[in-house]
Amino acid sequence: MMRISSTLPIGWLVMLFPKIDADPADGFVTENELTEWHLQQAAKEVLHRSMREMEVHDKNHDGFVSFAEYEPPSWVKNDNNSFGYDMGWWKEEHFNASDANGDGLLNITEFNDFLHPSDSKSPKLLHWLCKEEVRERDTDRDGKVNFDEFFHGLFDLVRNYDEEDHNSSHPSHDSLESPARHLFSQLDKDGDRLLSEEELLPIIGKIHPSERYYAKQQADYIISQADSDKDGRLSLLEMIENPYVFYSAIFSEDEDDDDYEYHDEFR
Ligand SMILES: *[C@@H]1O[C@H](CO)[C@@H](O)[C@H](O)[C@H]1NC(C)=O
Ligand SMILES: *[C@@H]1O[C@H](CO)[C@@H](O)[C@H](O)[C@H]1NC(C)=O
Ligand SMILES: *[C@@H]1O[C@H](CO)[C@@H](O)[C@H](O)[C@H]1NC(C)=O
Ligand SMILES: *[C@@H]1O[C@H](CO)[C@@H](O)[C@H](O)[C@H]1NC(C)=O
Ligand SMILES: [Ca+2]
Ligand SMILES: [Ca+2]
Repeated sequence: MMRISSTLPIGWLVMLFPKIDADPADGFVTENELTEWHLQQAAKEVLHRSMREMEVHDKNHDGFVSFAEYEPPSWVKNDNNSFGYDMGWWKEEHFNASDANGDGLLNITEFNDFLHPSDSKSPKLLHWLCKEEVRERDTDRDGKVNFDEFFHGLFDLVRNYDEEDHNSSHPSHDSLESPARHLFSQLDKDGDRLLSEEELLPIIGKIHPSERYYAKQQADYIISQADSDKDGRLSLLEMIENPYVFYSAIFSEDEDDDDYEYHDEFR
């Protein structure tokens, strides 16, 4: 076992444990509790970054970012064929989709959504993501996604999300086509053999895995490493016995950024 543990104050874990063991507070930390805790920490960190980013763009310091203030980089403006422009990231449409109350300005909540659309719950923004997805996949330019466009591009993203432990690592084309057709027909609610923007909504979160996906992966990892008695959850003792698992999981993310993230949690 690694000896990093001796440098970690046990008191830190003792204080941390009840913060994670919240739903319910039963003396055990579950995958779900770890995921939720990680999401809270990540959301704080992301919002903090957005606040700093906002200071850069909010030129008149009114606490809002207007579309004019959010100047796209010049390489995007001067080149219509550039990746960034095609992506729509700097388009007014993306800005408008982030502007929940439609006042033409983004407050910090809206600006944070603007920067992290796939973690947003805003229906307007999720719809925008679907629209961009159709635009990107729609090679025959009919405004919708047909089966070929779905199969050669989208399906892989969606499939890998759910079936991490699928059996063969290189399944044949044929063995994938039938599950792809199945999913396609499930999504094609109006049965026109094309997927519209609305019909992509149920899978948009899988196309753009949000923070929850990574949080859950990390929770699974922590439990797999520290669950000594294999009951699928962690006791405080298991945490204390495996402190390096938490240390690396919790402090792996940009230590260089600044001291904000997790440290003030434990003062
Ligand atoms: C980019 O395209 C828009 C409309 O599609 C056009 O109005 C604009 O002039 C173009 N800009 C450049 C630099 O080509
Ligand atoms: C964005 O919204 C503004 C009004 O706030 C409107 O004038 C503009 O045309 C919209 N742009 C797009 C691309 O929808
Ligand atoms: C920003 O505006 C949205 C939409 O009006 C609102 O729901 C949200 O609470 C606002 N955020 C802040 C921090 O004021
Ligand atoms: C994978 O599939 C093959 C046959 O398709 C089977 O023999 C094997 O046991 C499977 N492996 C796992 C881990 O399920
Ligand atoms: Ca607004
Ligand atoms: Ca359809």
